[in-house]
Amino acid sequence: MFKKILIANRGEIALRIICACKELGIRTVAIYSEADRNSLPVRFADEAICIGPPQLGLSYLNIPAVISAAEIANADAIHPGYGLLSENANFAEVCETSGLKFIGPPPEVIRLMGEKEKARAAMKQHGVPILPGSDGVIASEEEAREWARQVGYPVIIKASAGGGGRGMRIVRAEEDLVALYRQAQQEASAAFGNGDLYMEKYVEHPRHIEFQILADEHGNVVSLGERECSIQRRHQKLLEESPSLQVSVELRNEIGDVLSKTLSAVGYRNAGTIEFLMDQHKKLHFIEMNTRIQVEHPVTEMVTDVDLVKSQIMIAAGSKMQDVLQGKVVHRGHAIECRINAEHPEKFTPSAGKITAFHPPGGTGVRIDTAAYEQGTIPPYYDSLIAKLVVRGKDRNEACQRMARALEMFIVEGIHTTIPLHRRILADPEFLAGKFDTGFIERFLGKKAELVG
Ligand code: MV4
Repeated sequence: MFKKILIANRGEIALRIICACKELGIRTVAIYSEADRNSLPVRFADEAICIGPPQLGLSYLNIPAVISAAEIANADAIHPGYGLLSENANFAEVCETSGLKFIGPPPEVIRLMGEKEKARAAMKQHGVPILPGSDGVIASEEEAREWARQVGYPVIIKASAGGGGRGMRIVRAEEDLVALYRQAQQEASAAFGNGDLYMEKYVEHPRHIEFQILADEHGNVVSLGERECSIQRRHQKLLEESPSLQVSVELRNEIGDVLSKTLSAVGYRNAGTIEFLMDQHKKLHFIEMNTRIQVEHPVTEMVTDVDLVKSQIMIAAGSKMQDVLQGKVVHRGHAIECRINAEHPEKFTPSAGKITAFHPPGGTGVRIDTAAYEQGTIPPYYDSLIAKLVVRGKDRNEACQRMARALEMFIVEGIHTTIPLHRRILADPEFLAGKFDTGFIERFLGKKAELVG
């Protein structure tokens, strides 16, 4: 097992990784920017090293500074958390060449899944259901037209290097194709330095459902079921739950089996998430894979009792799956997570500053992942997530009731947060009935505007 792990992240996920290390008896090294000097990861890690000024490029994204810190501290491994360097194949490569174990998949697999049309081809090859679309990158406007005719309108053009919805265009008729193709190409080039595009059949009013997997370094892959992530705004998730009411035991097993075979075949290792769209007929279609631990991983932990971060560390150290999971994965009850962001609940603009009052709720079935505290400050340089409120109940009904009361008892003062928005979602009949798709938030905020206006 590792003796010392460097945590290349900040905030709640840095603290989450420290929790796992403490339980495994592994020493921890926090790295921090000047803006995070008084943060809880710095306080709870065994060692802490300042790696630079607040700006991300000069601190948490500065690969030489991160590697130097690991070398100075004599760490064995690096956990990247989510965001930041977590899906950077070059960083994973530099770790390995520096004799540091990267806690995640091998660089080649990060690279494969980062090129979305290649990931799509790999999934197709092993029998994972994908949407009709182009085979690989589209070479020209003429080819785009041919693919669209073959697939049938509406189609969606996506950036190969994409993510977060950038470089995406929905095309409903042939006369719009060329203009939208050019827009997507320009946006992708500007955002990712890569204008490669591919095409898929457009799914109207989909649900966003993702599967959590764990793969050890001996070729074993286990599926831990799905998370329903349709409650999003502008490609930012707000609330996630597990299980999805729309996924039957048969579908869960069927997708779990084909993912196990596929990921074993492509040499996947460590934790990963496979994103699907569910169509009107409750069919799942692969869209992309994330090669990191995700923000919403606690939802799966709550219903399976598997510690995913501990599992990541054990797997990276070479443990076999039977030692990681100690038996079959069982799903118990229902879990929901609300992302508490430091932002204006309707305008969604960031809200940095000092937290003057902070009282997180407790009680049966409640978990809070946060690095926020009373009198602490939220710096303006980073992601706005300040806490994750996660609850478990015996069924969805109990989980919803528990979440509603926990939100009622969550006090944060001094900054704006999304707590009031979550309170309203938990009171919405459409949400409570489980009748929603990825268009829920737009409809929900629209309803409010009509009432006020
Ligand atoms: C789609 C789609 C419909 N059809 N692909 C948006 C982000 C990116 N990860 C994939 N996205 C979508 N891909 C096809 N073929 C609709 C979306 C989409 C979406 C997906 C998940 C959650 C929220 C969304 C909001 C708008 C569009």
